[in-house]
Amino acid sequence: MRIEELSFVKAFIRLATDGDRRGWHERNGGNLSYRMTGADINACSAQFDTAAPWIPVKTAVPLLAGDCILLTGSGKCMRNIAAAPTDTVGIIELNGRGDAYRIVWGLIKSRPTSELPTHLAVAALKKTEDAEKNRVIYHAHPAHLIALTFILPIDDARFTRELWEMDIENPLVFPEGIGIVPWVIPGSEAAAAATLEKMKSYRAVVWAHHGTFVCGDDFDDTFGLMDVLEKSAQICGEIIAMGGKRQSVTAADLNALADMYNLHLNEAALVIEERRDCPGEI
Ligand code: 2HA
Ligand code: ZN
Repeated sequence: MRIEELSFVKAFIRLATDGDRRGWHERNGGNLSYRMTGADINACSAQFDTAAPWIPVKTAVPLLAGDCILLTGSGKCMRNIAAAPTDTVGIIELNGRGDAYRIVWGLIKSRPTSELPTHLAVAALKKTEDAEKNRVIYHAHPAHLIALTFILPIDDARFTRELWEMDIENPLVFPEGIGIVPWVIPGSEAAAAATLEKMKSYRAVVWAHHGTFVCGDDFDDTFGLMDVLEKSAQICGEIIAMGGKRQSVTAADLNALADMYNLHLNEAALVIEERRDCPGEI
């Protein structure tokens, strides 16, 4: 079977296409990576180009030594992935020290996403948490969430609490909360380092005035994380446009939810004082 016909590649392409349909990928915005399983590698390694040159990575990731990652290419548009997978996505293999990679399939005349430092840093971190899970890392530019970074304080607890109240899926999906990174230069090692720090506590990290990184167990999980975040942000933006909250889900309501569903909710977000008396103020 050709690599682009394998089920994990098809699921990767589907996520990219769905994200594009949601409007999260203007021009070449966003990127996606998937750390392949042993079975995935076995299914396609016979088609790998093992003569490809090794390219050093700036910050070595020894924890990913020997791993293969399917990812989007630099400057590639999500909307073109389904039509031209071998031009827009590819598989990289990390060497035995995790300090260089080679493109073993796809990315014809191209190179990996500009956000490779963040994808590699987060993939290595999440692999240590649970190597069988956390395989998909997705960066998108969802408009409502980005808009909120111009309004809400750049603060994990405040952001988390607002989004929890907006969509009851939110605390169920993100009981640990959401991390917010202040403005960073896209594609930089500094962006990767800041995201790595936040990913130690969260599965979703928002880059202020830019977009969002989420890390999920599989493609459905990952798309769902982005979708829940953006839906919550959309409701939040609409409430702000309507003049602010007049009533909301309370800390007691959230605690009851946590009891019923056995969740450990982020304490800092839970204790934030409710401010419903000041329309427009958050
Ligand atoms: O891939 O979104 O952050 C283009 C970007 C960079
Ligand atoms: Zn981006």
